Amino acid sequence: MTTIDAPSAKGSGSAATDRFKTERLSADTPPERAKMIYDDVLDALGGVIRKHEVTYAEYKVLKQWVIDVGEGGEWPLWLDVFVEHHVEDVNYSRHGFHGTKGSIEGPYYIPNAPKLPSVCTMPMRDKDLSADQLVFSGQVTDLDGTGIGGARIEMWSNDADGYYSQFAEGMDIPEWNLRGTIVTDDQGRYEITTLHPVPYRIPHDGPTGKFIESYGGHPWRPAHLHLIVSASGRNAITTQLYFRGGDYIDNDVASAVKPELMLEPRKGEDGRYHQEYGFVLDPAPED
Ligand code: MBD
Ligand code: FE
Repeated sequence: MTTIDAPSAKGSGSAATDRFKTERLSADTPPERAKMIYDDVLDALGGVIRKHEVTYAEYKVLKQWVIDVGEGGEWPLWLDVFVEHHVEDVNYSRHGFHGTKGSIEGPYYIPNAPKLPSVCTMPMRDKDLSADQLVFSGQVTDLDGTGIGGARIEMWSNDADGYYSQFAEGMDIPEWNLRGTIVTDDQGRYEITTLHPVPYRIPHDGPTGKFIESYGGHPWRPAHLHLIVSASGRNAITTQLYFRGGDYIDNDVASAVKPELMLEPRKGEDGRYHQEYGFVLDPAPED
């Protein structure tokens, strides 16, 4: 029997690329702003090349690597791991939000996961149920603490083997495994039982893995839950939750950990971990 200890970059990368391509977003960036951004990007890049006296061999390796990332469908993976955290941070700050802090979306979100009631268990297989379980409960509120009934908590996480459903070709994972849209009760409350996540290696057998290897880095992310919490008239917050003291909390390959997003669950007499955590939603911003 062959065992695969982590998702293949080719399978999950190209699935992320195919999904992303369905979005076809536009940003309405005026030419003056585009010009300023391009000038700064190229100046910064030129500065790095001059500072480090980048060689022709290095330049050609870069060229080949850029080609490989595209052909492997790994741009969503590489960009979300190494660049998205800056975009997330600057946009949270720009709005002057006060509610729950955001974090990056990453490449493996799928919208419209099946709805689940406010008290629920995430879709899991037997192998996931035999891992540690986390009972995650709390309330979605406004800034003043008022509960928001009918709020939506979209949650997704990797399974006990480190795979995300719909991004693990040939692994035979049910379509909506560990994905769901939980709808809060009248008071905004929820109690979600899920797999207690464990540290996770991003797909690293393709060009993104090569990139990490080239500087002697590691491909690990700390254990995390992905969430998008939304309600009408409120700012939808995309975030992640982590576990205090866990491995890779201080050196996440994706630089997406924040101190406000830390859980510290206690093991109950039922053998499951328990954690209360509330989400506070800002009013929807104007832009
Ligand atoms: C992940 O699971 C993830 O959360 C990010 C940000 C990048 C790659 C895989
Ligand atoms: Fe993730």
